[in-house]
Amino acid sequence: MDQTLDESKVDLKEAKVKRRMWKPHERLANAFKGTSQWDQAKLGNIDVLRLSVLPVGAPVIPDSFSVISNPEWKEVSKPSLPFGFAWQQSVPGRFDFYFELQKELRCLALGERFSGLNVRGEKHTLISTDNPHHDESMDSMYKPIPFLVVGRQDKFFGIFIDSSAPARFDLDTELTEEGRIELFTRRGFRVFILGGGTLPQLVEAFTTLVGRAKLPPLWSLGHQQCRWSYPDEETVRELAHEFRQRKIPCDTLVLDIDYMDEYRVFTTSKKNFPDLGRMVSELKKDNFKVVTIVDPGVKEDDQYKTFIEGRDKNHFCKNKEGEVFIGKVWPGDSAFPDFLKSQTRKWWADAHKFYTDNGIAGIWNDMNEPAFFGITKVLPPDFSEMPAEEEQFCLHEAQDGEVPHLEVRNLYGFLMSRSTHEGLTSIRPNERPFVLTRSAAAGIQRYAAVWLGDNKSWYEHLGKSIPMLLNVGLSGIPFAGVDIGGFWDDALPELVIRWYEVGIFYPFFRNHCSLSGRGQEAYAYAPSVEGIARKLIETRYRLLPYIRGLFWEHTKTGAPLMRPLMWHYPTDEFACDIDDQFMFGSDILVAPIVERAHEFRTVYFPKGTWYHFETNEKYEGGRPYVIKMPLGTIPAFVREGAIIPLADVMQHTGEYSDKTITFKVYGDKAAGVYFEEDGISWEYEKGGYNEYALTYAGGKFAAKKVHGDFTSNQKFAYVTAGGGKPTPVEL
Ligand code: MIG
Repeated sequence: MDQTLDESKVDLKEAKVKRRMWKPHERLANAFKGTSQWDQAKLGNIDVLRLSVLPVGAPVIPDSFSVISNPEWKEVSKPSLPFGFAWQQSVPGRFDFYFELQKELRCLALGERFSGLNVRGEKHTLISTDNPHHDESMDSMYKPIPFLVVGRQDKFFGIFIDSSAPARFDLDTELTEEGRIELFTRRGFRVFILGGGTLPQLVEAFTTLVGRAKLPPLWSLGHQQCRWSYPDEETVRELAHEFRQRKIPCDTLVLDIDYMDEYRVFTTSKKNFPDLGRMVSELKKDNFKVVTIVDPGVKEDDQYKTFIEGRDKNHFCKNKEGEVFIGKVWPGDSAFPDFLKSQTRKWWADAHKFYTDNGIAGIWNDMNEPAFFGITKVLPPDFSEMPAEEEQFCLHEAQDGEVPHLEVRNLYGFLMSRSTHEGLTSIRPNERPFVLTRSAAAGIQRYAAVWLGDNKSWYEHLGKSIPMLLNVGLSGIPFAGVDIGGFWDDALPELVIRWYEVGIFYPFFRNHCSLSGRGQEAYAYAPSVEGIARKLIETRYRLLPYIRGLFWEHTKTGAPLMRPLMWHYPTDEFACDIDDQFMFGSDILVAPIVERAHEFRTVYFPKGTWYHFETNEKYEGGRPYVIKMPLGTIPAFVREGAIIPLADVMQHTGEYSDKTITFKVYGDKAAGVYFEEDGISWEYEKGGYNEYALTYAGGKFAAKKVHGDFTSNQKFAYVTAGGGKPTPVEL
């Protein structure tokens, strides 16, 4: 199914006619046959309506893998629906949803989109796709999350299509103030309508529905270094040596596909990594963690344990003849575990003992859309309903029987990461696992962090990372980042510096690049450049206490770490349109330069007083300022009234507990939170953490214990943004 455009086959005459005749999809008559029901419940203060649809011929509404909360549902016969929401089945393999979209409403979330913050005025096809060319003409990406947020100021609604089938959102592309969603399925599904409420309330309700992230292991919030690929043990050791010797902080080294024996997962290359366990334990002495990539494709090879087991125990997806389905990826012909089956997830989970026995700290799941070589469009062109079975690659075993691939494809990466997460958790029950995934579905935050795939070393992609990550956050995923420096192409020093300036605020903080570009490690450039990169990375480590506090906040409210300005300033219409600045928690405004050869940028400050993170210079908000930001500037401004906990510089998080935490006070009257726990175990879930309410007034700093069951030896001080020396304090 190669859909590369063959220009010789384009019928120009026909194309012209089409162009002239084009008009929006006609609304067909409702052809629904089956049963449907509306229920209502509350999630916190938010009203939720749930539509359950079971078309004739489909045995059951499949269990949702995304939704985990089950409030008390009450059936309603005539629900009051926002935006005149209406639905119907138009053809057997398609359901349509219609709603009004008044022009002042903003559209947000929808998972990972190559778009600005407001995703209105575009079409969004949500089918999990590996398309390594991120540009304006791309549509489907790796993380289809059919959760759309619509509204403005203090009134937002959410629409969540709880189905693993492909969906297409048309958010008023014709400027007729209409929204339309097409869901391409023949199975049952549910739709949730949440609201109205403020944007934070809505995300709180949605993350109650689909779950939140646990606190990440502290080490995973440090600096991670990756490359496709560090080819052998020697190179990895050198890498570790460079970081420590040059005093560039780093916690984690990541091994890409070449650590394996011909890309067989759960193996290592005898030649290049003859003893992975030994290498990992040596690196451990230097306080490095090692993360390895694991792809889903299992090499078809009669001599290879994972393939033999998977085939014999029926773990792989099938073709319609009932044989193991084979697709092409890195190992060549490969089989694909059917993660929909709980026995398969268990089998895959247990196999991770191979990695944990070698001391591997975390697992990186890639290619789990799943990617098949050469296929960047998984849906046939011009489809208008769920394609026929023959066009769907393979079959899965679901709760309602055998289902063709596209019906459940959107869950593939999600379930792979769930299996990985469960494997690591059962093998190391006392450690919070670190799993990173490229493909994801709603609720992925319960299992994994995400990165946004194959960007390029382009300023445009640096800039786009902001709105893209903001929408990923509003979709429920707090632990996210993009490849710092960009994945494809050569990253020149200026770009890498500008990227680190933003990247220190990405919740997931990893420098990664492809095999074809030049090395882009922080030390791969002139000493002056390295010096700037070092300062920025050190700043990330200084921010760790604040970052941990933000993750803690997420566990309680679902709030993302990176937030659009409208999250905190919903009635400031100017702020609401900004997507080249963001809030990092409630207290830090980040406004970076994302263009080459620029030293100045306009920064808009919402009402209030703001302090330059480095110079403490003050700005009266409510208007924009032009600010000079030479290369290496930390592009952050702190809200007056905040207290930010900052750690002393460290080389890796193993040093964290020996460092002094300094509470930096902004203004005469300020308040903040300080949170601490052991950074790795599950004790915090049983109360093993400390939380302090910090205040500063009348020249006095005070910390009140809100909760305290964790013994820490941390040392503390406070300092005011006005200047002066830090004063030691006891908590
Ligand atoms: O076909 O493992 O997005 O981060 O380095 C490319 C090699 C496969 C794609 C991932 C990228 C990774 C690369 N992978």
